[in-house]
Amino acid sequence: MFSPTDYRFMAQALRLAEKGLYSTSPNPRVGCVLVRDGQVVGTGWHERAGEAHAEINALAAAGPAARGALAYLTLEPCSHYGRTPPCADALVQAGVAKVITAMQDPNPLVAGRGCALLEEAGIEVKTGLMEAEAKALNIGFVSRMTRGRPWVRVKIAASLDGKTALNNGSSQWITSAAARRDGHRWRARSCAVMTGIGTVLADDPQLTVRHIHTSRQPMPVVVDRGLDIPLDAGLLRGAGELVFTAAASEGKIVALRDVGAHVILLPDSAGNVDLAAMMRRLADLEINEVLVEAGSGLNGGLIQADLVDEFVIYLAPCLIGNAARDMLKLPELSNLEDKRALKIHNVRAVGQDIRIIARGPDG
Ligand code: AOF
Ligand code: ZN
Repeated sequence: MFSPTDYRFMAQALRLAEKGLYSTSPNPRVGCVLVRDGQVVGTGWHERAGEAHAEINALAAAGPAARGALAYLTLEPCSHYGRTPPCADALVQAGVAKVITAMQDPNPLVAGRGCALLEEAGIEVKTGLMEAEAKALNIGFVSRMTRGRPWVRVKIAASLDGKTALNNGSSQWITSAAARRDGHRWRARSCAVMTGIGTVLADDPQLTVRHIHTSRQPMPVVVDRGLDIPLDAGLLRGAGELVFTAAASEGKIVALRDVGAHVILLPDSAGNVDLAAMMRRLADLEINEVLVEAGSGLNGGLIQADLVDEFVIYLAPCLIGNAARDMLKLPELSNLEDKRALKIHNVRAVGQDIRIIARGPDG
């Protein structure tokens, strides 16, 4: 159904889309390549929500050469008036002859209507070229649109014997500088970086992207059941940081609001933060990908609530011994059949360390 040249141009469109890895959210990363008589006549990608979509940039680059062209799109063109007008209309008006898309837009406002609009205008449309790659690039956007929750990635840095810190809290540094830099790439692509109050009190992290260039910072999110976060915590920068709590302490909520944070009260029946409700709320706030950088308590809680989609585990070639902190707190099993099965998605060396990406059995 698709030719080798189709693959080549769609791969180019995917590389263009990837340029938006650190900037397009909450919108998806999208690329577009316009080809006429075998020649690329225009390319475009979506850089930032509110600005022109990929197709509009490519059509502008092609000018009149877009007439009769074949358009390669990593996502079905939009059919709705969002922050910008519909791309499907723009493709029709430009006189594009044929469109090949990698995947349908999972946004219920579009969901097939973009391609239907093209077909109604007499444009030939094919869908599904390099679909897996396109979906992977927008794993968080797809998750938010189809499941109503973000893609949740738990990052862990540990010794080869699975320890993340000494019992006195000392954890700087177990993994190498190369692994820590690699970790910042996960932060940069995430809409939010989440931690627990234990980590805030012990390490006072900034949770910002450093070492690599990015035009925007992920939103810090703290799970803080008792609202114990200090008002001068390093991650509070007056940018609407999210603090999820189970404690309705009015005075503290007001004080946090005064320093620019946003407190969200979501208690469960046991007096903890309702983690599933928190993820739904994050999706409502247009958070696509969440990177969790927390201690064993929050990591374990998220796993038990079946809210972790992916683990990114850096293992350093050192041993720390058993009187040290674990990656995750999970209840003891009496039957091995109850173990949580994962699938290894990817393994690679990063400097002297090993990086393992693991997902749930269906991932
Ligand atoms: C496209 N091309 O490059 C992107 C699309 O608020 P807006 O106008 O920016 O619309 C955002 C929605 O448009 C987003 O949720 C998704 O459904 C679609 N994204 N569509 O045709 C693009 N980024
Ligand atoms: Zn569009």
